[in-house]
Amino acid sequence: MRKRGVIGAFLLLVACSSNEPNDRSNERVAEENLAGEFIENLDVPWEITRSEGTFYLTERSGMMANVTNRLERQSLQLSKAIHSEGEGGLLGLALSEDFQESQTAFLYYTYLEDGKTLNRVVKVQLKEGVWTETAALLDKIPGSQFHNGGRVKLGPDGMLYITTGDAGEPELAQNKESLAGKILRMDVQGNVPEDNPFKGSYVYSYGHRNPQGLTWNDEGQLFSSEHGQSGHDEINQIDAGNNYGWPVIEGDEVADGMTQPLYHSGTDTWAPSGMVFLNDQLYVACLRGEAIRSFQLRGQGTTIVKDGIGRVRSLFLDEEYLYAITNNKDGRGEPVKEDDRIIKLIIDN
Ligand SMILES: [Ca+2]
Repeated sequence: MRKRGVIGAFLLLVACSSNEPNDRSNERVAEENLAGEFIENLDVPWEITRSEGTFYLTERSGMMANVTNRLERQSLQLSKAIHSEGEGGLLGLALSEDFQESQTAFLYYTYLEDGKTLNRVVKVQLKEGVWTETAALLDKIPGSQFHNGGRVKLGPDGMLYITTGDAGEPELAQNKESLAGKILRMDVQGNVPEDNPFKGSYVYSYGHRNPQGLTWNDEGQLFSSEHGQSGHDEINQIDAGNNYGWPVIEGDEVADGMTQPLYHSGTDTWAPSGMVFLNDQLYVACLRGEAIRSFQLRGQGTTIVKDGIGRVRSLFLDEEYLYAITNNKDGRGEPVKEDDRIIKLIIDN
């Protein structure tokens, strides 16, 4: 477990420079905490993770990338062609706990079947520079041009957690029989765990619109980020079996049996995606918000810890640095010639 004095650099600078409220006070932080542009010329990377000294990334168009000292690309042999349109494509990636030995990982990608856009979770193995699908763990997750969810992470309990979007049909989020608009939980063979909240179902939580971030604190509590409608983006504390309200409630609205977010953006838009936890804060990659935002878990408060790099899709944290991947080439940004990039940020001093 990480116990560091960390982000001291961020907070000190925020405190020193803040005559003005909120976001503008962080301009100096944005200058000071940049450790370097680590890697350039990625193509809409969606997830970043690492094993030993090598970073592994997905690119939405359907390539795997890895970075040890420089960027290399690796191909995929999958049983379905990746359908990269709108927000879909090659999305989530989680490495197996025994990745060093097994060279296996879990992917989430969009595909077409009978003219329908769908998503699936598969297991892949890396061999001689090619990632080959060895098992389909779950398929026919409803998809669409928009709202495909797509995050896959291994929890501290060794289970796979997967975010799915409402696929543009909001009512599916309230339907526990549908895999859309959910956070799903399965074992690494793709089975429904005995202790899932609804017997025989992958559904771990429901009532989500388009959740794209997952992380756990040191006590094993799960959190998620979610894209709302016309603002109303959310940061949620996820508990087994809970209903997070979409499309019945949003923002500060309440309804019996529905859980409100820890934070929501009101009429502002963060478009929050990948997230990590450190020292009682969640750090969240924001796309349209074009920033990395922190959210206090003890007390209330959100602040921008890094901006000026455009759209941010996901984050990876190690003992010294926070790594962010940009998504400025996804058709909604304004790419500079170095995009997309891995940006390396100082989080310790
Ligand atoms: Ca909600």
